[in-house]
Amino acid sequence: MTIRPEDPYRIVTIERHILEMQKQFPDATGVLTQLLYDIALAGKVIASRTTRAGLAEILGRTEKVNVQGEVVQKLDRFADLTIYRLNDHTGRVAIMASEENENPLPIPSKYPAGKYVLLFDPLDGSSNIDYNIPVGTIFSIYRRITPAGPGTLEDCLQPGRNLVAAGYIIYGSSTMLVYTTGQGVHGFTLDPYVGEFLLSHPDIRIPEPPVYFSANLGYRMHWSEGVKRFSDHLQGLDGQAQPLSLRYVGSLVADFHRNLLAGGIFYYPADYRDPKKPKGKLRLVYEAAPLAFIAEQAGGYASDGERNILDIVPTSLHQRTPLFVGNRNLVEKAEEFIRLFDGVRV
Ligand code: AFP
Repeated sequence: MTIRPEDPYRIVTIERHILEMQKQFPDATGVLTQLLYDIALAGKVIASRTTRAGLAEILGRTEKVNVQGEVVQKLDRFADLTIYRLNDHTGRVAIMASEENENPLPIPSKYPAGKYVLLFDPLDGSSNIDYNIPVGTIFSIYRRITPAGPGTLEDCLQPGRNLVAAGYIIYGSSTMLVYTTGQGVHGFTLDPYVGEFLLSHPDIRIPEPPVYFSANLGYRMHWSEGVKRFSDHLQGLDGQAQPLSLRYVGSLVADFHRNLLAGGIFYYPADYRDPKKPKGKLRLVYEAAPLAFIAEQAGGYASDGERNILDIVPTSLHQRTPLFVGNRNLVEKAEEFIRLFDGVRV
């Protein structure tokens, strides 16, 4: 759906937008709407920490004692607890899982279990925090599969194709929330004075032609032949295409966000650097699947180099996957190079 403001001065808060989207589903109970609003609230709380300039508390990787004598949490731990605590008692969620925790996070037994499953990467790119580089929260919402009672691991291990909603919050020069419920992708910018996310990017479509490619070329020597040749192609070195401009932040949400708005491809391929991580670095459940859903809803595509990310059924919570995401033609080109030069799965 597109909300095109008839009145150019109409202000659409995220709450209003979610409610207007919900009206299209007469059977909707409003639970998803409220869950998304709870996530937006978590985003505001996390942003209030990430954007407080110059605070010593966000500079340390280890826990420190602040001037009040309190132990300061690492920011990623703070983000993790914030999202969990804002959602553990609402009766909307059956189970949660986070990139920060090895096992699923159950809902305390004193609270009712809801019908949704919330999976999140609380602060992706957190190694960048010390350098004032944007970081982000990525979230995914599924319907539970188990019929009742506490949610289980099985509820968390669903293919991206089952996603009900996904989005991210980027803590950058401004804080933005971008989400989809399968009806297009919509972006909101946090007005820090009003304390509200306001609709700033309705109905985002990945533009053509693409402008950027984003990959850590520093690891090129560890990539497969297909990925190397694809990278050469993007730089125009094979004489087949005009070169794209390279932009790599090293913070997935920031790299993805730029390519979503400007057009481009992000990839973190399989590599042979670390035998323990033959599938690259990124996580299927917390990172690749939600971004794949957003990309698809914006007219793009995401692949592991061979198949649609949304079709992969996870077998474990923290499994890794190669990821190619962005303009459809570029991602398909990557698959073509991998098929041609690597043959079997990399
Ligand atoms: P950190 O959370 O450790 O900073 O990792 C960030 C990340 O998972 C993702 O946000 C980046 O796209 C990717 O890793 C960058 O990895 P490289 O440093 O290996 O390029």
